[in-house]
Amino acid sequence: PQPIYLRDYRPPAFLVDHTELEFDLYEEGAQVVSRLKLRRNPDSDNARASLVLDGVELELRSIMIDGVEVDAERYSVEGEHLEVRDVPDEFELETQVWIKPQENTCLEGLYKSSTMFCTQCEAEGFRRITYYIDRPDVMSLFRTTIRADQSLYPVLLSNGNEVEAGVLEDGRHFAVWEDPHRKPCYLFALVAGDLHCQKDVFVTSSGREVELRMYVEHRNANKCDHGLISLKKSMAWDEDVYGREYDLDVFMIVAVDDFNMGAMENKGLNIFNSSCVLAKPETTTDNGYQRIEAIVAHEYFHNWSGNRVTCRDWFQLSLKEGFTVFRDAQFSADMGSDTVKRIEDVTVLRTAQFAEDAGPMSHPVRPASFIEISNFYTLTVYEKGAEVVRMIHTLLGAEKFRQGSDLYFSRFDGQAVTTDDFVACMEEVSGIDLTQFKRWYEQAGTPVIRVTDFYDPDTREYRLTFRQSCPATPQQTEKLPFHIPFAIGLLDASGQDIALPNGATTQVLHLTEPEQSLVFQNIEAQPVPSLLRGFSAPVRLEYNWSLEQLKFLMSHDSDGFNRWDAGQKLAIVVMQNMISDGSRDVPEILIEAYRKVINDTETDQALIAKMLSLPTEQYLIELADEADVQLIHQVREITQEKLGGALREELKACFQRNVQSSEAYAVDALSIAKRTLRNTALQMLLKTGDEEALQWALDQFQAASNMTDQIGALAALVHSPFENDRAQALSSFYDQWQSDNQVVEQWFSLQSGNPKTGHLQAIKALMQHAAFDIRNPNKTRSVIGVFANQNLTCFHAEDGSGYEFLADQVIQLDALNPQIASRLVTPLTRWRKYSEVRQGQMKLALQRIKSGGKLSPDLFEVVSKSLV
Ligand code: B3K
Ligand code: ZN
Repeated sequence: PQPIYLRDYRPPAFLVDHTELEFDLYEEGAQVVSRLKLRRNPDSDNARASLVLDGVELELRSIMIDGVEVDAERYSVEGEHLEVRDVPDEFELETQVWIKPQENTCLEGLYKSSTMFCTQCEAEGFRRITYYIDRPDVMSLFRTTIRADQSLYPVLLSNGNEVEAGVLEDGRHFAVWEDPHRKPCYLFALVAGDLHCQKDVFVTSSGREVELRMYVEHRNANKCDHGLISLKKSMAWDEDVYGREYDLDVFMIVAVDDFNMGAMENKGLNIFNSSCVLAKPETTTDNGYQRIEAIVAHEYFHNWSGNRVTCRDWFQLSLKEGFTVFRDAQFSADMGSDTVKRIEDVTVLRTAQFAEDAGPMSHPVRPASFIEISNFYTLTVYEKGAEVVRMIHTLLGAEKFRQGSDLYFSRFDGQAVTTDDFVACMEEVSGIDLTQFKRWYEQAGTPVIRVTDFYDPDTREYRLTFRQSCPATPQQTEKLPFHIPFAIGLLDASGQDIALPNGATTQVLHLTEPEQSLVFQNIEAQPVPSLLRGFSAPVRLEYNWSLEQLKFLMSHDSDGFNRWDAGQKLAIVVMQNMISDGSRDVPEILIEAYRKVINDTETDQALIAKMLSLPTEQYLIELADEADVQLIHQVREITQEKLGGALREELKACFQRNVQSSEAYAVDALSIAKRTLRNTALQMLLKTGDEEALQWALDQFQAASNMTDQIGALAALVHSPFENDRAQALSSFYDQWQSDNQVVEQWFSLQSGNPKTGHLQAIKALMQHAAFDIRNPNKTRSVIGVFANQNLTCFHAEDGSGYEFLADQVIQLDALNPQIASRLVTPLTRWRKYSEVRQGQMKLALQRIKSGGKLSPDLFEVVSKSLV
């Protein structure tokens, strides 16, 4: 497979003004008739081009132009293209193809999930449904007819409004849907099934009534409330904060069990992975509730940032994804604690996105080339892309940013545009030159900022010096300096913020040079700097903190994010020291800092719960030059146990303080914080082998009225030394929940993510379990994915067995579902982080995948780039 390049972009030779589709769905396959009103694109640079359509695994049964069969010499099908020569400037093309949704295991195009038909077309799945110009800058009006057996598929859905429906012969029926908005084909969707529908209503700010519908399989009928509530909140929020109203009379959400990603923003007909939308308190954790709210919002927000204004080409993916992730993060911050939301996002960014930026698949937010676009739905495009938009927001301020987004939406409504178009709107409304800033879109890699400081008591001057650099990444050895908004504050000896030259207590510096200094005058005594407040830019920060400074910031920083981060840094320094000097003593300063946190009932309890969690093994690995996984695991475990032991009384008090009566169950911020705190305390206590805590966990496990508390107790048991109780709880949990897929996925993850329950033999046993199905991405992720990404001591087992196992699974999966295979292989691509022996074993596993026969383009791209 060959890469394609952004620099080769050409406007399409033809445009599709209207698309009429007719689906006849049967048990052995489906017939798709398409009638396209085509005309030459006046902006094309080739006025005599043949018509070239994309198509994959289609059986072409007939082709007509303006009602006349096309001669065999005039068209040809080669590879993934249908070429029709000597076509008029304007015409109607009708094709008829036969496809096999039942045999579609890659879950792209039209496929069957459980008993229903559904689609996934982004990025290039529509070509698996019919011959089409499958690119986002070709936008068309769609009219879709669906015919199917009425008893098996009583519900027939597509985008837009239903304009006709009726009964046919032989027990079949039909529905016709029309979408009044032009859209690229990646936003097309179809669903046919026997589904329960829960309805609701939203009245828009201009007074229009929108019917909201959530379609689920009947067994999930009682899991719709939260999705619909989240949807209504999102619709109201987008009106309030961005002035964006919904634009159709009906908005539908469908839940399907087999889905490659979280969800998809198809126009008016969002399709969701069941695990990202179905919820009820007994089966869904607080995290689950929050995740669902965020994903429902994300897909809904795409209606403007993605659908009304879409991408010119797939290199611009972050135009819609980065912006929409930024929007959903703002929304989640508004719905709960903004500091906690920021902590969660930065944790993902620093742990996983920084690792991606430093790995073989490293690419800019706007990639310059790709082999398979599915591989570029990445943390870089999504999360770093959102950070880039966030920095624009910081540079402009909320008001100008809103003017910029208004301009963007009105100027480009109905068009397919680029990240440059987006930035140009922001420049235009603010008068700020973002030329240098745009390097964030073009240069890959995580910038490093080294900060040094100097206080001169004689002149009472305090000088901060910043040096920025960015490591080389594939195809980009030299980097130019970034424009970095760097937020700082200074604390005096009492922990108060010092007033800064801008009159405020936080100031955003514009770092644009390789090296820059800033001098503060009239500073009474050596201050403690609070650097990169709110994580104002996605950079690695280096500064030589003392443990005392960190402890000080932990209790005094007025920036909540930096309070948390100081605690993380303190724990990191402590653990890194233990790793390098071999000592196993946890210094008193860490214990005292944690004691203070546990006893703090004043601060936002959600933040306190975050501050109590030690940095993950993954993050410690990310920070290491050469990571010794077993040692990192050992040191982190010991630190946890010692903290648990030293703070036993405080943890017990914290647990008891946060016990809630079962009837008080609610999913609001304070209740969630209390549950998190109590379960965190329980887990820390149980790790130390505390018998009283064991009883608490067993009681809580039995009596829990909600999944957060039940699985909180179970997780504490799973991570504890109490082997029998652990095994018993795991098996009774399965007995209780075996009929619920979403819970079974959590049950799988809990076991595969932990070395006590997820050694390789146990993983293989889980894969033999009746509930496991390698064709179902959620199950595959919760067993194999969680093993390789979270159960690090087992995955990196000394004999290389974890690597071999993963390679086997990836090879097997590639034949079924390339997207999932190519995602699952990621941990092997990170070989540069580990010892030479491990590197050898990991590369060997990659070699074996590469040489194992015909690879999908997805897997080929990742594996071959990882072996360079
Ligand atoms: N836009 C979809 C992702 C589609 C992935 C295709 N391989 C989900 C989202 O970001 O909202
Ligand atoms: Zn998205």
